[in-house]
Amino acid sequence: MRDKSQCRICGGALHEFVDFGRQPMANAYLEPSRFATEFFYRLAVGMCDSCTMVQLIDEVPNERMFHKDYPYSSSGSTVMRAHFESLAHRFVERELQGPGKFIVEIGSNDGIMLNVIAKNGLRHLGVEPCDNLAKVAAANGVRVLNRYFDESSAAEIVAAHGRADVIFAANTVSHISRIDSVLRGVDRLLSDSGVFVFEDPYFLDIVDGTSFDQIYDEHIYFFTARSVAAMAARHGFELVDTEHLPVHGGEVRYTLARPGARTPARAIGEMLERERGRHLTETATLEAFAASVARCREELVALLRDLRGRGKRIVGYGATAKSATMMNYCGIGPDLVSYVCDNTPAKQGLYTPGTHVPIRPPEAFREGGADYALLLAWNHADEIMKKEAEFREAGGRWILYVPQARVV
Ligand code: DWN
Ligand code: SAH
Ligand code: ZN
Repeated sequence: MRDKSQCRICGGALHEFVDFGRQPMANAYLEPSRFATEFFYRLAVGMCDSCTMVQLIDEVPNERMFHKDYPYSSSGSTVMRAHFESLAHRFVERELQGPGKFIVEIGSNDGIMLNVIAKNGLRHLGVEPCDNLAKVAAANGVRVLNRYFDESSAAEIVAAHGRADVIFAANTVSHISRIDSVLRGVDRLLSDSGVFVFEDPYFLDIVDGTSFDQIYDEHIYFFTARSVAAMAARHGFELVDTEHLPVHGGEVRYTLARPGARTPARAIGEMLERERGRHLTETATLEAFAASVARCREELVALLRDLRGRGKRIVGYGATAKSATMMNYCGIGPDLVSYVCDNTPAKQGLYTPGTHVPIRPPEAFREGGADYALLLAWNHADEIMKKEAEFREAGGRWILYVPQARVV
């Protein structure tokens, strides 16, 4: 059993700064017959006093979250498809020229990135533990190993395919508690001149945007350039590039390489400087974040209650993992939000975790009847508002809740 007061990476002391109490698993959409036996855990976050890594205090086992029926499919967003397509082209042009080059993606999901690589006829392998997603990717011509990535599956990949020139992971490294095993796996699998590239939500953006709903069971780590540089060094890697990304509410793409293999980019120093200037590791900053989170809850609940009091009908848009934290923390159930619409067939017909709001297809929303739509997938605001332009034309209004509750 791990000691909850200790950093998973360096063993330093964790300083807890925000607590959301009892929470259900964010992607555990359920049927009414399972309401009574729903699983809960404690959601709280701390920062390591030594290496500064921000991380959950308690955790849900990886196997309990990522299984044969994992409902999140990455290809539900056109913007995300374009995002991964452009990255795949960049890999093809910059890293995968020449005979026999090989790319491995950890957490390849439905193949959103690797299908572009596969279409280019390049050697690739996705590592994806969820059977349902591995099957979708395979049906699209992507080669997938239906396993959890760790030191032992990495060794098997090397034995079967040789070492990789690129190892990529999006929204996955932050999801794996045994990050030490991931980095030892990368050490085995990566060629001498290869790169390990991963992108995940950026802690600075979470603090600045009060986007507290990025905190849920699957997001175990919240990276900064500083904490990633320290983690890389512990495992014999060097942080050689950082790139701030606009997707999913603000992420950073980190590139790690073996020491001396690549020249570190100037962007790293700039990002470290920005983090220092924002006093991200100071207790006062973390306490101010926790206070903003509490204020956000008060204002959102007051807004929704006021609208309901005036007889307005509110629905949710996007059954996101993020909104599980927001809705449970704010106590938003079917009395405030009639239903949540979502384009994922695997979520439709089920109920939101903990708060038990029914999930319906977007067609239900387009039939009308909603006065206000609470945008739970706020990270896809442009895409969704454009798609649902008729809602506003018919007099409907959107509600956003980070950094603060407001009608737009
Ligand atoms: O890190 C993670 C990210 C990448 O994906 C995972 N741990 C879990 C998941 O988090 P999320 O559920 O918060 O991700 P999204 O991308 O914000 O989810 C959007 C949801 O909204 C999906 O269920 C699809 C749905 N959607 C929709 O109904 N209509 C999305 C778009 C763009 C739409 O037009
Ligand atoms: N890369 C996609 C999916 C993110 S969701 C995107 O950015 O949209 C997180 C993914 O990580 C899921 O597909 C999940 O099954 C996968 N995952 C979780 N633990 C993993 C592990 N130990 N090894 C490989 N993949 C893992
Ligand atoms: Zn630490």
